[in-house]
Amino acid sequence: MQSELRKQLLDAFTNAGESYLSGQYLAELVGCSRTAVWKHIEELRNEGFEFEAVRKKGYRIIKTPIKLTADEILLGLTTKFIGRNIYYKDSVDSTQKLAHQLASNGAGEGTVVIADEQTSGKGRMNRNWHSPKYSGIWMSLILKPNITLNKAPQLTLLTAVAVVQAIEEATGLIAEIKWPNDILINGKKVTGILTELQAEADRIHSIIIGIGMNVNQKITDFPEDLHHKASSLFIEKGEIVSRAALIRNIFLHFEKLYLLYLEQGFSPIKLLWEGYAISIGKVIKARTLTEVIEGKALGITEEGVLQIEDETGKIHHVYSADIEL
Ligand code: BTX
Repeated sequence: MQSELRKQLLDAFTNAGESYLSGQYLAELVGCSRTAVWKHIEELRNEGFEFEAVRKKGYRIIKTPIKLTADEILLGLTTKFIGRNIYYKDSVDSTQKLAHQLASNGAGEGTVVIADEQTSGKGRMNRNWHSPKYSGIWMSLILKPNITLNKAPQLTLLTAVAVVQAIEEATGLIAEIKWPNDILINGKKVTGILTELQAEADRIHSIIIGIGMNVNQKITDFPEDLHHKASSLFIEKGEIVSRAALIRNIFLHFEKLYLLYLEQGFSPIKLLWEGYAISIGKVIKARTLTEVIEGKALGITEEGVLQIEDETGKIHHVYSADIEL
């Protein structure tokens, strides 16, 4: 309720742009007293928002916080359900872990867990994901689609498309997808995606999609072993990028693609994905848990499975692997 009211206030400030809004106007808009409006503005100030207050004119926002806050993300967010319910944490072991707990306790579709720092961020196969404070987007999205288990990997690919589109819109940078879950700029990893399931038999209860995006790190912020393979949007663009605006962009692109997917299936997503993929048509090496397959990447199937043709002409179906180009 309180956050819904603050969201209304923030929406009003967004729409007003440079104009001032009077306490009286805001009170009428959200249906509470001017004192209550003033109290909410004080709370937003405590979160790091800065307001200019001018007598007889009212208030306007002049600065948004460095720290991420749910309120800042909600500022101007136009999605219907993705990211409408945000659990923000200053620091957490892994947003995936918390999202699993929330999903088990009935959190609805579109709920997102976001942290400013992860102390033990997870990659695939129990690898670590470096998630330092204030510089990246570390978030997990809860979905409850009515699809069978074998279709879950499609959502990783859908997420990759949403991320590439959001990066491009927010920064103008061209990002590419390396199957299945790496987003690269100039050959370096800027985002990883981790899809996990809560399911029994063939029924999916929840899909938890983790997105780890390097946004404002400098190269020295990465551990040395990542220097040659990781990058951030700041390094590539040379400018600080607003994390809240990027998150809103991801939500918006994701929701559009997800609704399209629920209505028309994977085909339109597959087409988009192929347009951003770098590995297709090339000779690659795929390291799975049990073997290394070398050959030409033919494309992905309707399920999102990678097909590789080896030199004997045999076609391999790869469900999960690390790809070397
Ligand atoms: P992955 O297994 O494809 O990639 C993990 C590998 O990537 C690591 O072994 C390391 O070499 C490298 N790496 C680690 N940290 C970074 C980084 N910040 N940037 C670039 N490369 C790195 C990718 O797994 C899936 C990552 C998902 C992370 C999100 S963050 C929010 C959510 N919560 C959580 O615990 N995980 C997900």
